[in-house]
Amino acid sequence: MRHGFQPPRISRRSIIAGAAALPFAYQAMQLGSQAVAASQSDELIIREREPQNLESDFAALDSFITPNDKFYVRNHFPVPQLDAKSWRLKIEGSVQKPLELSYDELIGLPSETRPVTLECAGNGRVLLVPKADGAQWQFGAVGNAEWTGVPLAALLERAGVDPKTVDIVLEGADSGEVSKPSKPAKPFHFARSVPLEIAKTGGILLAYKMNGQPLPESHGFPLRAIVPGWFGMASVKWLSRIIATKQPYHGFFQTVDYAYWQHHDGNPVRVPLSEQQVKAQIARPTFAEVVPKGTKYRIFGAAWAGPASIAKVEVSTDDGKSFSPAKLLGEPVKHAWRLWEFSWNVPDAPGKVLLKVRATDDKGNSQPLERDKDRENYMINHVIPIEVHVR
Ligand SMILES: Nc1nc2c(c(=O)[nH]1)N[C@H]1C(S)=C(S)[C@@H](COP(=O)(O)O)O[C@H]1N2
Ligand SMILES: [Mo]
Repeated sequence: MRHGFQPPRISRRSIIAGAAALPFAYQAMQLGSQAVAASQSDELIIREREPQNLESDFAALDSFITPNDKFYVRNHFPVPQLDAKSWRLKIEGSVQKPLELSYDELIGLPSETRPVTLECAGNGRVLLVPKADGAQWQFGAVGNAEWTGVPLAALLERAGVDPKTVDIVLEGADSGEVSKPSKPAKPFHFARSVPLEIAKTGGILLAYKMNGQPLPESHGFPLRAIVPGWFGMASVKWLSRIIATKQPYHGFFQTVDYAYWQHHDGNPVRVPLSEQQVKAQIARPTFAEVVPKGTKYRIFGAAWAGPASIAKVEVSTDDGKSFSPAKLLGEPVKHAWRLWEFSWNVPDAPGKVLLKVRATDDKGNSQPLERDKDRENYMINHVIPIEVHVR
């Protein structure tokens, strides 16, 4: 039995109903690890069991905020079992004053609460032709939650970062080995860096709450980074160490993994993935759905553009021959997705229809129609048709 404050476990609805009035620590004791593994499959689709990789049912999208038990889980290594009493966050490297902070100290600092959309850079991978390596996500490796935490910039300020620093490395407590043709010989931690400039001005939060609840274990308890507008890999979970470096950081998860090819002066250059790309997804109808002929159907989905804002979403109901604007719902929220809808006059004639959606951001970037092969198995934002049956 672990001691100290424990995060709420993602739990089966029936169990939660009975345990709703109990304190979190007691719930965790009641459930045990078996109950957790079983319960998550109620809300999430299992893509890999060990380590646990679960995706949302995107077709069930119905709100701006993704509830914690419906938020995708992307893990590279086993979930580390951390105890908030003994856990510490270390800030070290090229800083004047290295820091070591406890959980209680952190949650006592000035905090911010903001909705931020996380998308895994491999979201949509199962739809790639030819088949690409990695977890076979469909549309559900994306979610939008409200995160509460301490701004990274404030802690770096306190530690006094050396001006010659170029990268800030975020290291998780999880570690293990990987199966890749090129890999370190020994187990290593999940880690990712951001350039110093982004660490200071990018609005990065060190979050300890998700949708008002203590961060669930699978989402990084007790503390995780949230890097707004970037693909999910930068939002390091189970954060235990922050290292300021004067040398550019070339860790595994931004060179071998989570990187792609750009061409500089005609030469391919390996570049770490960073910002999310403009993208809209259709939640409903879903692949091969039967749509009643001659009716009005509400096509519904979400769109996001990393650090930019969604300017428009357009829908095609004729396989891309023509596109018409969808209605953007709610208000724009920086770094969060925007829900949208489109009222479709379904044809009277039965047959197959290819639906397409394309988003454009306020910087003028639109989703490409063709796949860029230099992105290999990441950054999947080209327009993907959904075939439905009108009957
Ligand atoms: N420590 C650690 N942080 C991590 C990961 C991980 O495996 N270990 N996975 C990353 C990836 S690839 C993504 S997409 C997001 C997913 O966050 P979530 O599981 O809360 O949805 O966490 C990131 N942070
Ligand atoms: Mo990811």
